[in-house]
Amino acid sequence: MAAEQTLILVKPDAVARGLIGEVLSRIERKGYRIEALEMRTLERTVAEEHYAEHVERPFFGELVDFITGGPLVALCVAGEDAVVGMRSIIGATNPIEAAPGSIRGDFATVIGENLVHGSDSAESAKRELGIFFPGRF
Ligand SMILES: Nc1nc2c(ncn2[C@@H]2O[C@H](COP(=O)(O)OP(=O)(O)OP(=O)(O)O)[C@@H](O)[C@H]2O)c(=O)[nH]1
Ligand SMILES: [Mg+2]
Repeated sequence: MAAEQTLILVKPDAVARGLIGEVLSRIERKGYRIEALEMRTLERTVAEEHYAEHVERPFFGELVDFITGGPLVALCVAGEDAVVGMRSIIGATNPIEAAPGSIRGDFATVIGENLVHGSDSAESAKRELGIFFPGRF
């Protein structure tokens, strides 16, 4: 057990569908704290930096188009084991495999529109929080 911070994105599809409140409510109900929150539309350069690990993947262009396609909400979420805990609340990457009760399991059907991002390790969280909230965490 360890107190951790993680970067969460309420992606443009979730914002367009009116799910900001639903996502924030699930985070708070679980017992995690929202330590920072900003709505913004990403520049392509910021999106490419955030998803740099996927640059060689065939869907990279689509991924950047999607994440820059409208406003998103970036959050710093904190609490015990927040990285793994938030990945559990979010659910599996492919919404068809995501457990009912998770955000993707309850609200999404396609992998390219899976509503929420959560950092996949403490190291990723540190890097990603530096991109979205420079100098703050
Ligand atoms: N179109 C398409 N998109 C994919 C595929 N695999 C992953 N993605 C998208 O790329 C994003 C990043 O992939 P991953 O980092 O492996 O998955 P993840 O950690 O569950 O998702 P994020 O929290 O968004 O990083 C996913 O959320 C998907 O939206 C794929 O095979 N096809
Ligand atoms: Mg990921």
